[in-house]
Amino acid sequence: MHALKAKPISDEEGQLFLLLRHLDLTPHASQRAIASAIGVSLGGLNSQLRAAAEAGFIKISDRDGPDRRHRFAYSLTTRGAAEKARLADRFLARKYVEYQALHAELTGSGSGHVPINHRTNLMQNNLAPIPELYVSYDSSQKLKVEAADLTSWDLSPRQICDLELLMNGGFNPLKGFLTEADYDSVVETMRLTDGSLWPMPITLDVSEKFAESIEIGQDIALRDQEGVILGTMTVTDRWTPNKSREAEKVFGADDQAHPAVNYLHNTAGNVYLGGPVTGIQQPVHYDFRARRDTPNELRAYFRKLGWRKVVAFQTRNPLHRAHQELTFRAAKEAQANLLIHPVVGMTKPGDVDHFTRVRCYEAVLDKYPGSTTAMSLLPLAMRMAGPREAVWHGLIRKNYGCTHFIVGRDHAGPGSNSQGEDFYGPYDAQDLFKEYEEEMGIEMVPFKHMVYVQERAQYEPADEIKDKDDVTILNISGTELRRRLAEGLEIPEWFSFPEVVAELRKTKPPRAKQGFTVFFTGFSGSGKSTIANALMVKLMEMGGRPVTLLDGDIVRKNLSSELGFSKEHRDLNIRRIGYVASEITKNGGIAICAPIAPYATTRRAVREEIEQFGAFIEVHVATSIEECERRDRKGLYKLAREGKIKEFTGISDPYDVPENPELRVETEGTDVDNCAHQVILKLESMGLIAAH
Ligand code: PPS
Repeated sequence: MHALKAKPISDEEGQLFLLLRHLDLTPHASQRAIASAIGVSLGGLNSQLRAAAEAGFIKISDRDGPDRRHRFAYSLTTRGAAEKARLADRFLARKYVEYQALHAELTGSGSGHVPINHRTNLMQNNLAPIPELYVSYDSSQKLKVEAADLTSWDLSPRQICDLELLMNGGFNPLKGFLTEADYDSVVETMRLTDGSLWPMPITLDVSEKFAESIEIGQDIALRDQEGVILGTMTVTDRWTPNKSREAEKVFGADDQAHPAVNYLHNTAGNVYLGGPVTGIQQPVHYDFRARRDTPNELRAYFRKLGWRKVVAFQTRNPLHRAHQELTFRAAKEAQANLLIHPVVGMTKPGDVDHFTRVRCYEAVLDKYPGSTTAMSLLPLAMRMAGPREAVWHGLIRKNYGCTHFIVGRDHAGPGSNSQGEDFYGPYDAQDLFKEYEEEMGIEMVPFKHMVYVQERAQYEPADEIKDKDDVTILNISGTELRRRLAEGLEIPEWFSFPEVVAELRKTKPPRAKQGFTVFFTGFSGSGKSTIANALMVKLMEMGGRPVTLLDGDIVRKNLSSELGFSKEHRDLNIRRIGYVASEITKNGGIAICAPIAPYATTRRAVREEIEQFGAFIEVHVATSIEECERRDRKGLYKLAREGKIKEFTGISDPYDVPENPELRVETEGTDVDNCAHQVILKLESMGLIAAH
């Protein structure tokens, strides 16, 4: 730390400081009293006094004591007073070092405290400690006991990420979840009501039921998913947001193809609560603990290493050679140290999981110069909000002590909208960042797309290649990489590092060895179960992977016996099926599901859950309702028509026809074996079944 870098005070200087301080406070004290107060012998004191007088720090004058014995009076000269102030500073610095050492010995970590003068005199802004919302350890123990009696809100995974960054200062200047006025202001103007720049609404969304159960002014406990109290919040605001407006303003469109808009409408609660947060403890992470740092820990680390300029690289992907080149160039351009700062909170659904990614980063870290590169994990829940997200990322990195931030092509881009067009232009994020750069106090290092020039055997920014027509430009897109991994194809050395490819292959074996889910949907009696059964048998005949059939009726008997057919119950039923199927897929098995699953949003949620682990093949069994009713195998349609069964799909309850299923099978005029075979062909074309 910089405080440690100031020349340490010597013992003599320490002694002089004590003497000057004492004479300043009690100028009429006897020599004996002074000697005992500063811990020296009378002889020692006399020589110190002489030295101080000779140096011009004190004035000694005669005076008579009440008992007529000869005495001296001491006073500080102007020079002495200045010297005392100078030494006070250094004396405190020494005490601080001792305190830090003691703290470290007792707790195994630094206190994070830095004396005020060192914050202002010796440190740059980006290195000084920033405010956190945590209370001291003693207070937190007390508060934890008190909070056990409060009404509790069980935080969602995303809220846990948000809370962690609120509490540790990553979201500085926020002091809690946004109030209604701040929310409105952030949504409309990207600023808090006090004028500070803040582009992302950080809100505590809850269910209507929970919102109704609390009163304004009440404290609530915020618990993680295991029930651990992480903090408390005083609820000052409660409101029902206009989610469509939030989507339009923050994400640019009220289009559920955007993952955050989808989250907003289909996962987030309908009511927001706002108010200040008191931090009790950090969320517990069992993974990569040594790689996680709070803003103050990173700032302390930079201070320790004497890093004044730090350029941060944000990423949610494994690092390949293009990224390495980009980060090298950025560090060079900014003449700064490099912080690789990957997001390990929540990223875009379908991304490579963070465990794999961190192993990849660790493998690549060796290829960076150790003395100028660091890697730290950021528990952020990304929103994929492109331009606004870039500004948000910049502010967060500034809180983490960085001076520069890399913004590449399509920063935090969510992909295409429901019309198949990109939500944001490739350089919109850079443009918005530029607009606010000065105010943010963190400099952008903009990057264009990096491509490989074969003739020169190196990566270059695409827009800087002057001889485009004379050289061979190579590039592998994310989609192409996924395809190559999925099909077990070679990934060239110019594209990535063998260590990274090996890690990715471990997690993502070729598709023919991965688990997957076939999800049949269609009316009751459409033939889902029959085709599913035939498919199961065919897959078992092939062997290689365990197959589980989660048929509608079987599930309702074993997993969902207490559920009826309301929308709520159907959703719950499908989510349970999705959960089981995702576990099967994750573990390399084949799950075949055959429920009605009438709601498109629920099917999409299940797809997202499963696609984290393997392929999801939606098969619409498109038998018309008339045909199903004509077949009426179980006699249920008759009962439904008679009103004896309520909420019957297709008769008195809705069915959202799948718009883009992987496969649609017509059962009228086609036998079961052929329908099942169509599925097999589809699986083969997707690489899920390898040719023998
Ligand atoms: S859902 O909506 O996906 O939860 O339904 P699911 O669990 O697949 O339904 C399984 C079977 O329940 C019978 N059944 C009904 N279906 C629709 N609506 C109502 N109200 C209803 N009541 C009972 C029906 O036989 C379903 O059969 P299959 O043929 O398996 O789809």
